[in-house]
Amino acid sequence: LGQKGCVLWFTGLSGSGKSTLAKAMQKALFELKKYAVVLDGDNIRHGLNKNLSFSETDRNENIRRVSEVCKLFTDHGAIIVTAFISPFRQDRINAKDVIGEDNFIEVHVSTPLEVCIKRDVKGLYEKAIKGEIKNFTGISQPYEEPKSAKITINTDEEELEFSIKRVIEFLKKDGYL
Ligand code: GGZ
Repeated sequence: LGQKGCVLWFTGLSGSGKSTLAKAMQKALFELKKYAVVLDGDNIRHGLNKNLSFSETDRNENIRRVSEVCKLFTDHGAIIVTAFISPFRQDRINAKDVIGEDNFIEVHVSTPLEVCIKRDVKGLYEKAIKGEIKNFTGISQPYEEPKSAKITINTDEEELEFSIKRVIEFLKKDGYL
């Protein structure tokens, strides 16, 4: 195959830009003739994990299942790009342990909460602030920032194209590409 498996694990608030980055990353990898799969709330929470809510325990379980899926495929050389809020530090540490430290690349999408609230692409923050959605990350549930992410991206301060370039450079430098 000539391809070393890895997981690019994007973590950050709702509206921080994770899914946009993940999809752009997949496209950039295709252009390098690398096959990559994107996993995010849209394709996982409507299928495999449709029985899970946004309570802390269900988020733990969401991330646990996603981690196991990632492991199954990276063991066979796949590149997986995930875009889950994954707000709890311990869940991300567990993901790293399941997937294997060498194959786990944590990318913190650090776009500030105020910016995400201002964007409010889906109107979810407005509802969460009014109390119409409970357990909303950043409003009524915590987001625990990564302490040692390999890459940090603030989509409010950096152009998408440049962020993608930095991730690709990282993958090359560390021997994933
Ligand atoms: C956070 C929520 C919530 C609550 C629904 N809190 O921006 P989006 O809309 O498109 O992506 C968010 C998605 C988060 O699912 P994840 O699987 O990534 O979460 S976790 O990793 O924490 O398990 C958001 C929407 O679901 N959404 N309710 N209460 N985001």
